Order: sequence, then C-alpha cells, then structure tokens
Amino acid sequence: MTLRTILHYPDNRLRQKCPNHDLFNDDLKTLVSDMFETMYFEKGIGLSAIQINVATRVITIDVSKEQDNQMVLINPIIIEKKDPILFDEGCLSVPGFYEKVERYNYIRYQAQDVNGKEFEDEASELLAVCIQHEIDHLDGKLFVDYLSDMKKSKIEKGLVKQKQHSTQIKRTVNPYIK
Ligand code: QAP
Ligand code: CO
Repeated sequence: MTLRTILHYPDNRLRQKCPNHDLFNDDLKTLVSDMFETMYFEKGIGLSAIQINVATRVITIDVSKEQDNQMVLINPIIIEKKDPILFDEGCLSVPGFYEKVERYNYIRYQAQDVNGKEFEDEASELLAVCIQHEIDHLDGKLFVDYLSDMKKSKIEKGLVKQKQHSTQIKRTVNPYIK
C-alpha cells in the first residue's frame, strides 16, 4: 500500500490518451490498491490511473458514504446515455474548484473487472456522473474543458496562487523539510 502523488491541472501529463489495459496480474492489483488508498486519503469518490501518472485505462470509484463500496472499472465504455443534467463537479486534480458541467443522469456501461472478466451494468445520478468524469480522464479530458475560457483561466490562476501559498507555509514551518 503506497500513497501516490496526484497530478494537478494544468499538468500536461493529464492530457494523454490512455491505451487499453491488458495485463491482469499482481501489478494491476497493486495499482488498484494504491489508487483506493490515495483516493480515500484525499477524500475523493473517483480516481483514474492517469491522475497518479500511470497512463492506462483503470478507474477506481466509491460513491458510498461509508467508503465501503469499491468499484474497479478497466477499459470502460459507455454504451447508452440519456437524460442530460447539470452537475456541480470537482476533481482531485483541480483541488478547491467546483463548476456545473453537463452530463447524463443515466448510463449503461461495459467494463472489465480486476480479473479481466467483462461485465455490463447501469448507473444513475452521482455514480453515472462519476463514471463519465473518470472516462474523460482516460481520454485526456478534464471538467474544466467544458467551461468558458474565463472560468478556466480563473481556476488556473487560483491553483498557481494555492501552490505558492502552500510552499510559503512549508517554509514558515520548517525551512529544512520540503
Ligand atoms: C469526480 O471527484 C466527480 O476539490 C471525482 O478539494 C466529482 O473525487 C464525479 C475532491 C463530482 C462526480 C461528481 C475535490 C476532494 C474530490 C476537491 C472527486 C477537493 C478534495 C473530487
Ligand atoms: Co477528476
């Protein structure tokens, strides 16, 4: 179990189109368990492998309150979508910023589990939106891409400020520990 570092917008590594995942071995189990650990630690409900700089089509999700309903989606594909909605979204790669994005309230999807077995299921509301958000990551897309240039640059500047501020705090606390 290892906590991994999450890449932050506008890091270009988040822009990669991730290839299908085709090795269902112990390395995959380690990746998935590190993703859950990192996601829970950062208070997230969804994480894609590319957010921890692993360019492959692997997603972890847990939208339950008790954080006891782990979902792993490998090579997921949306096969049906209906009922457009506006959903207030955030992202672990865009910490502290939330904006409304148009999504679908119902989807049917296909994916493989951690053993490579294909399955099909439906999802609605928060889970449906989360799956759409995470699949976007696998294609190098972020929720900020749906926003106006003005909102996008406001978020970019805000994140730069945030980074400067947090390194400032670290310096004040102890100049020898990075
Ligand atoms: C994607 O997002 C999502 O800004 C997952 O400071 C978001 O887990 C799907 C988070 C909304 C559906 C609806 C964001 C944690 C977590 C932050 C997340 C933050 C701390 C975001
Ligand atoms: Co995200």
